Amino acid sequence: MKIAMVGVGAMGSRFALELHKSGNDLVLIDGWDENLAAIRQNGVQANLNGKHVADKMPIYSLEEAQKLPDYQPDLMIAFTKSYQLDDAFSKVQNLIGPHTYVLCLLNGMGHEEILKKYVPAQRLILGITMWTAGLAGPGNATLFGTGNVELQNYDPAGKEFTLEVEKVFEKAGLYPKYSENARYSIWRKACVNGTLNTLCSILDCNIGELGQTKEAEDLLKTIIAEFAAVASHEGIELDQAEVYQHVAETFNGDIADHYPSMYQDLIKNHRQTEVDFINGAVWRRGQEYGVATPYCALITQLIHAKEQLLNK
Ligand code: NAD
Ligand code: AOT
Repeated sequence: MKIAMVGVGAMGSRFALELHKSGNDLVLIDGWDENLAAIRQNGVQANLNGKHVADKMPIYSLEEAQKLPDYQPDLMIAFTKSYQLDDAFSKVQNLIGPHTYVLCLLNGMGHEEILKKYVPAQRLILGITMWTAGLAGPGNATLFGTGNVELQNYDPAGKEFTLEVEKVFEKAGLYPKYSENARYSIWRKACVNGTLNTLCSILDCNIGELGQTKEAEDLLKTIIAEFAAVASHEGIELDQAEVYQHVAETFNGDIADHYPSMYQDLIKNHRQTEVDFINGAVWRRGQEYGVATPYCALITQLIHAKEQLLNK
């Protein structure tokens, strides 16, 4: 399959390495100059479960990609940060041909509204991933553990191609599963990020340490209840007890000593976070529906305040 990876940070690197190794034709597109330079020189490098790997693939800046003659991939995979998605796709939209599909596995909510500006709903695929990844530096990913992918066509017309993507991901060892309700999965995953990512960033701790605090259970349950109240207004009935279990099981699992990606962005690298697409989205939508979400409001404001303190 002809695949363009739009955003080749931690997750884009993981998926590009696996998809290229399993025989697909990959083109990488990224907006970070140091990353472009490093990947051009050394290929995508990674520590993959303790083993050094490197793989060369063509890579272009967003501006260069705009001018690629006659290149129209079968699939574009979005792996930017949420707040970079609109800008990136506004620049690469001319690569979206009449048969190009766009897959979005970003954390958070509302990405379909951005992508629908650039690709028809019939060729949009949404989902989530439980794979994790980090960046040791430009062009150098840290890839441990295992994961999976859930994906579903946004519109019934896209089902056949989505099943083809599932096969390609299967062959790449990405453990995909066709989802009958990707919107539910996106809300469920947002509960993971709306609790672990934000609380670990505010408390300056890893997932296991958060789980050891007496407050963790009540914090998780209260935040999940706010997500559920807002989701309900969008026709999604979250099973709060199951979602709580899903989040809390990370406290003693393989990723207990993992610092969530928001922690890496904010505390380690002083970068902007995706909070506006997670707790911020719940707060905003809650205001529209008349649902009070005081914990999501406070968390969003604390994260934004910390962004300002660290970026000054
Ligand atoms: P990332 O920050 O590593 O990469 C995203 C983009 O930001 C890339 O274009 C990258 O080149 C650029 N970038 C990275 N570091 C930069 C820096 N210091 N300065 C300027 N630009 C920089 O993001 P990611 O972790 O790959 O996440 C992509 C999406 O996948 C997000 O929505 C994230 O929430 C989601 N996600 C991440 C993980 C994870 O474990 N990392 C797991 C599941 C989902
Ligand atoms: C995560 N982490 O999604 C993934 O760090 O952004 C992230 C992220 C799978 C299960 C638990 C946490």
